[in-house]
Amino acid sequence: MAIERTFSIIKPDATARNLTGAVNALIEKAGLRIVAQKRIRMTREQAETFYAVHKARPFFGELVDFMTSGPVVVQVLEGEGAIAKYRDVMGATDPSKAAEGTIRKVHAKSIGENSVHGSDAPETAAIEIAQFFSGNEIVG
Ligand code: 3AN
Repeated sequence: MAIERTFSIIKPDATARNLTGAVNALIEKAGLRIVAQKRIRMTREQAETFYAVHKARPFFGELVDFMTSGPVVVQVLEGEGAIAKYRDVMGATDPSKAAEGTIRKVHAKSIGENSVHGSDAPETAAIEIAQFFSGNEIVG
């Protein structure tokens, strides 16, 4: 399997509970390398652009409100099959359905406040990484 990069966000519910290190420990334990990372406060415009595919969904407003409610940590993760691997490490969107030991099972509060985001495909990973990082901020 090829070395890939995926985009990750540690969401406001996790930063509020001081869980950045705990989430990073699960990421690194899975063999993924954190090759870029910064803590930011997302603007509404950034969140609306990022979640544009969900614009028609009933939870869109709530999602943008949540993602701008506190600091987030944006990251680029690298490793073999990183996109699928990180989705396994995150667990299901709804934490009550997430597998034991996954980030969302261990830490997420609800389907909305679910602690982490990870890209779902190579195309979206490239777009999401480019929204938040310039090339020289990613050091593999
Ligand atoms: P995932 O993050 O697992 O790829 P998506 O792409 O279906 O899940 O949803 C994007 C984000 O929208 C989720 N991470 C979650 O924060 C939010 N979301 C999804 N479904 C709901 C819902 N039913 N109610 C509130 N927020 C939701």
